[in-house]
Amino acid sequence: MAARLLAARRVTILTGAGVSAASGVPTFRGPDGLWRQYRPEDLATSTAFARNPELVWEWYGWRRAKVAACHPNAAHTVIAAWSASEAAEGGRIPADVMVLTQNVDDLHLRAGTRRLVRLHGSIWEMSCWGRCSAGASPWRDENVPLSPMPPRCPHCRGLARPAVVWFGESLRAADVESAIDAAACDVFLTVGTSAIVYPAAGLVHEARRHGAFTVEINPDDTAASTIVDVALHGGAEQILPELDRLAKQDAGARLRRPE
Ligand code: BV8
Repeated sequence: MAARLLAARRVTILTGAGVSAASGVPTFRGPDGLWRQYRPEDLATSTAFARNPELVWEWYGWRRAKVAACHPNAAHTVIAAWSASEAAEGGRIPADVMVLTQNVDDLHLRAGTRRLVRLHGSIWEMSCWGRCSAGASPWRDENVPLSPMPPRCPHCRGLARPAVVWFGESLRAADVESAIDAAACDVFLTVGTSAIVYPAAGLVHEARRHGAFTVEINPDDTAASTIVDVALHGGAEQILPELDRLAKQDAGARLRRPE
């Protein structure tokens, strides 16, 4: 596995809520996941927001406070190092690493990840619910707690909405394009996702179509487990640092071996 990472020219990493689990961010479908306490259709759809914006903002305010107390874990740190060009200078991991995340917690951003596509947006960004011309582009607001509640658009003073992609909403076309392009890779890692939510869950199939070597990192089996080449069972915060160590060891050995 580590040798494959070293030999690859392009590595793409798709992450889901499991990569932030070790940081204390609740997942969605796990035993204590968010969807155990709440119904996604009541909170993560534009219909739910239209029906009760205060309730939906209360839920996002609670999630923002929770995430604000969390920090990137070892999985985020390894992924950030791999995505930065300095990783290639050490001969550890190829220069071209693309990170596609479904997570809205921005922990990959806080870990310094480059070449990052946030497929489902960010819990720290907002846009104008009424889609006024200036407010259609998201702005960042990291205030915890939120004030005023619910937040207003700074341009038209209308209602603001979380700049996340809700169920039934299309992902940004540019993000979908980048993700499909990134699926044309040598190694595709799907890390910490139940592989249920589309179109993100379709990317591992796209990668296989391009002949990528596909690897899943997850303590449990998922909808993708039977189609990947290798399913590594365990936590991302353990497996990724171990893979990084092996890749460094392997790269070091190659550097020492006289040609
Ligand atoms: C769309 C943002 C077009 C909000 C989220 C086929 C094609 C296209 C669409 C669909 C389709 N079939 C169905 C659909 C509709 C829908 C969908 O996929 N529904 C599912 C439920 C069947 N898709 C959409 O609506 C998408 N839009 O396609 O537009 C369109 C337009 C109109 C009508 C139809 C189509 C939009 C999807 C985005 C929704 N927004 N979030 C917010 O977060 O508030 S989705 C939400 O789920 C999160 O973003 C999350 O990232 C995502 C996926 O969940 P996971 O990340 O996988 O998290 P989960 O808890 O499920 O799993 C965690 C995993 O981690 C587990 O496996 C666990 O074992 C593992 N784990 C735990 N600890 C660790 C670990 N792994 C590693 N290490 C650990 N330590």
